[in-house]
Amino acid sequence: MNFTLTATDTKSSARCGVLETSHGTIPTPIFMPVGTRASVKSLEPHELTELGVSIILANTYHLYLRPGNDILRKAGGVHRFMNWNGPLLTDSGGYQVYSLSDLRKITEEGVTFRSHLDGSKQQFTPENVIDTERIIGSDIIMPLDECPPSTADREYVQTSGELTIRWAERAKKRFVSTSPLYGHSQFLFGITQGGIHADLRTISTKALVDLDFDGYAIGGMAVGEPAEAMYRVLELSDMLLPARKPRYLMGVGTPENILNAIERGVDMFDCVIPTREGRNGRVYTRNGTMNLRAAKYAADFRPLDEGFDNEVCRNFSRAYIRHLLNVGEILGLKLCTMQNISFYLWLTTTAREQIQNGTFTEWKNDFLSRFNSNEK
Ligand code: PRF
Repeated sequence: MNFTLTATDTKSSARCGVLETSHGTIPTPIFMPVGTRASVKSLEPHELTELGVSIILANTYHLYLRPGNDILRKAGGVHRFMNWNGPLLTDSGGYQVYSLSDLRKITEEGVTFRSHLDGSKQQFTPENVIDTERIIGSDIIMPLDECPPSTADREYVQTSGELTIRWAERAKKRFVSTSPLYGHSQFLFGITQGGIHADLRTISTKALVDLDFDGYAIGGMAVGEPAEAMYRVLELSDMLLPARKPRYLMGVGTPENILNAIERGVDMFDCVIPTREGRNGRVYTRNGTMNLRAAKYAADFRPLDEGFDNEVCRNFSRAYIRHLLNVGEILGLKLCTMQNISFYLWLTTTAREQIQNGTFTEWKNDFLSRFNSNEK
């Protein structure tokens, strides 16, 4: 995979890079909006492009269950199916099996589970997940892993982490013995596990680095551990992962988590916060978040974020968007989603500029004190 570092911060581990895929170039650090079922909820692909989105994420678990591999193959892959011509990353389904499905059973072979949709019995193995991701045609593929719950004890995290390493090796074998179906390149990342245990995380990271993946994801975080524990895992990962490969922190997180992770050398992020919270009427601005359902916005005709240069802030008021949400107009959900994606992209774009300027940490501290003071 072609990943070039273009700037590194002298005062922290923050870095800027460029990740090249067949569907386009991704500047890093980058935020990837979540389009679980081949749709970033409420938005068309051209609207994503207009918001400045450069890569989206979809889920193997959901797409495998519906519409299923036959239809995806007939469609010519997910890019053509959904008419998104930019880069696409797929999560393996491992995480979703654990959070959504019933009666899951993990064995050496893989994981069997019942679909959360119709109760049908299914099996994911490291091999068949790669096969499905070949059919999906994602530019960046994640292998099957297990993300233990935050309540798991050390012994569980150890046994599970060892299984994830063996699965990663099998996934890589399948990946190198198969080819892309649609004529564009696909890249395979490894996912490290080990929870917050430094020794277990070290074993997992070293084993995955030895397997030589195109990039590395840090899994098993944001499952309920304190932020400080996650930051320590990132500092350890920063030391152990090769500098010249992209690093992806899965499922994280708040603006504060993202900036602190960038400071510790992470390049890529995905999270449902901006899209999910947008649909609940919580909007993100440079001055903090606001719950637009609150009565105080009923006659507030200012934009969501004064001076923020995007479609939503240029054209609509807080009062109007609040009204849309209040009466259940779908445009309300869409405008909140657009604002939040736009804000998350502003965050990673600005981080990039600040790293290039050598002012990242000062800006981060400044920004967070304004963002967290929540005065609008
Ligand atoms: N593994 C996978 N996907 C994930 C995670 C993981 O550990 C997380 C971490 N909570 C989010 N998404 N495959």
